[in-house]
Amino acid sequence: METQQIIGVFLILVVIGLYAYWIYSTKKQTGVKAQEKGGVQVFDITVKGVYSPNVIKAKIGEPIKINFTRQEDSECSRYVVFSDFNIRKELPENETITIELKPSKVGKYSFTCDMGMYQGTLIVE
Ligand SMILES: [Cu+2]
Repeated sequence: METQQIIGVFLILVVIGLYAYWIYSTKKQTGVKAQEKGGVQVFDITVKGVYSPNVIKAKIGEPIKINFTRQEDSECSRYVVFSDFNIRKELPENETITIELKPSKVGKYSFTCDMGMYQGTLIVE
């Protein structure tokens, strides 16, 4: 009986630990900052297995340019979709395609491939 209690307490601690880690890792989405180029916030994202970087952070009120360069031939990443802005663009292999945005509200906007396998977040503050 006592061993079972110890195991029980141990399992509860493991669950609490995992939960704390989960909160920590979701909160730590700090995001890569833009390069400022003449009043435009510019980001460069490489598409190769993932979006790299996959979390970018911009300021509200200033236009945003995101340069995507797809360095792979995987069909999965052929299109990038910003559903909040009704944008879906083809990313031909080894070409740089620029997406221009000017969000009017702060928030988190996701961008994905067609099937949602590739995940990225644009944080606007
Ligand atoms: Cu995909």
